[in-house]
Amino acid sequence: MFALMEIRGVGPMTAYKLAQKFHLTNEKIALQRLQQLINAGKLNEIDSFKEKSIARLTKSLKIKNSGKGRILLSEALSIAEDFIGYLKQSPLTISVEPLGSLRRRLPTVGDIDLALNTKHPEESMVYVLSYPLISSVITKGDHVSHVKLKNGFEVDIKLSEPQDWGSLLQHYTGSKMHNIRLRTIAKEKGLSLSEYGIKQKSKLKHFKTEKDFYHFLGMQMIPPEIREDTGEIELAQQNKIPSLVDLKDIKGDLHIHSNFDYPSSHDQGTSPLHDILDKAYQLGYEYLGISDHNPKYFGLSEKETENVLFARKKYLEQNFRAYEKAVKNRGIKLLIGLEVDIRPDGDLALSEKLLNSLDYTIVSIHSAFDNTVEENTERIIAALSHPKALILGHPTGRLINHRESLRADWEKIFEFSAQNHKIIEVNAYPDRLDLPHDLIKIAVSKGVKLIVNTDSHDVDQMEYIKYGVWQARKGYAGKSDVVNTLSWKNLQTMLR
Ligand code: DGT
Ligand code: CA
Ligand code: CA
Ligand code: ZN
Repeated sequence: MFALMEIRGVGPMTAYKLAQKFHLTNEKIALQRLQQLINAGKLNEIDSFKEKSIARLTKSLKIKNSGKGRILLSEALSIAEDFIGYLKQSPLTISVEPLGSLRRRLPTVGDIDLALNTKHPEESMVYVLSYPLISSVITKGDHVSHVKLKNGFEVDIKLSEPQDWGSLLQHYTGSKMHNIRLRTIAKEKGLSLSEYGIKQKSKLKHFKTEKDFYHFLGMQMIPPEIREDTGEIELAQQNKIPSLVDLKDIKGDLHIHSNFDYPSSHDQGTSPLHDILDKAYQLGYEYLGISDHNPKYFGLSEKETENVLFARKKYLEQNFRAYEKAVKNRGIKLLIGLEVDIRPDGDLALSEKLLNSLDYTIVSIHSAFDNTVEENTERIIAALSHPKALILGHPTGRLINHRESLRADWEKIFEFSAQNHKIIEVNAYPDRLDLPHDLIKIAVSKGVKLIVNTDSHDVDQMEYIKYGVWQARKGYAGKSDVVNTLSWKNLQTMLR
């Protein structure tokens, strides 16, 4: 059942029926067996399975399988950080860095690559291979080893001595396409590149830093996040790599769900405001926005909805005052917003009057993802046209390895947003990372303002902000493209 429940839309009941009916008792091959059963047209042998639900299940399984073997950046990072922590304990270790997709902050990672800088590679490799979480050593060399961890995940470890550290980082950070382009340019200058350095007329030049490596090729240092061969090399040659937004630029988070208890349209948060404010303080924020979901659209009268929002406002304000008093005025500013559903027809799931009672509004799609490009484009623009709609939340609705991005004419939406001062969210939640970075790049080129938010439903998730910043960087966003780098004063001006 648990293996089956990994498929989006499959709950305990469906999983139970499938497992029971088709004797799916082996967790390791359950998904594979299910695919065979679908192929053989057997699923309709369960009475309650109608054509439509089988089609939905088929699609979800396909998406699940297409991401096979790749795990979320956040999962890869937590595995890598444990290993890195171990490596740093050795006195032989000078420094450790992630490589490959992990260092480029791709939303998903195939295998983990790590680099270790040491003056004594052979002794260091003995230490590396003694990491307690290794289950087996796949290949082993003086400078390179490939291991499998007990959690089934594979890690490549490359060792280098300090004089070649820059060359190694450059070579194994990739991407493959970036390196191919770089090699072509080097070749034209009579140079050849490798993990050991740059060769000119059979003389090898060594590089302690990546910066020196890129400079030797006549270009600026390129931030790892944008090494995807999407024009970064040409920019670097012209000294035009933009200064990318940085985690320390972020001054607040405007997409956080609180634990206020009410009949909500979607899942509520779990943390009290007190804890959320404490975390905001730890993160060095100037301001914070609470954006719970709108109250249920069906089953509540306008008056009842108003009462819910009034009670929420009172709850948040009271808790805020009590907190400020208890901590002797830290002075964090609180905004009371709401995340409001975009209805299938583009209307917002809250009346005009109640929208006007909020400090700001995030509008998001949470239903009907399968519409046409035209329908979705119209729907989103209609929603953003509302004067109180400020931010488009998790724009494409994708859930990595579970749900594809909804299709829309994004250029049109970005042009509308730029003209009408609407803000596009870069949702930092690790399985969303939405807007995806290729679309961020287009949005930035059209002058759209972005906001990096976490969509936290629990206080610990506020730390996910870095994943959003990394995606913004992958999309070439600078500080001035991201509105939550603004000071409180300038943010207020913008909200007005
Ligand atoms: P992944 O693991 O699928 O998420 O993607 P990457 O980019 O981490 O790819 P990976 O692990 O195969 O290789 C790490 C980087 O090393 C890759 O981006 C390009 C670079 N590289 C340069 N030369 C070679 C080579 O000869 N073999 C491999 N495997 N990688 C190379
Ligand atoms: Ca890799
Ligand atoms: Ca690798
Ligand atoms: Zn949402």
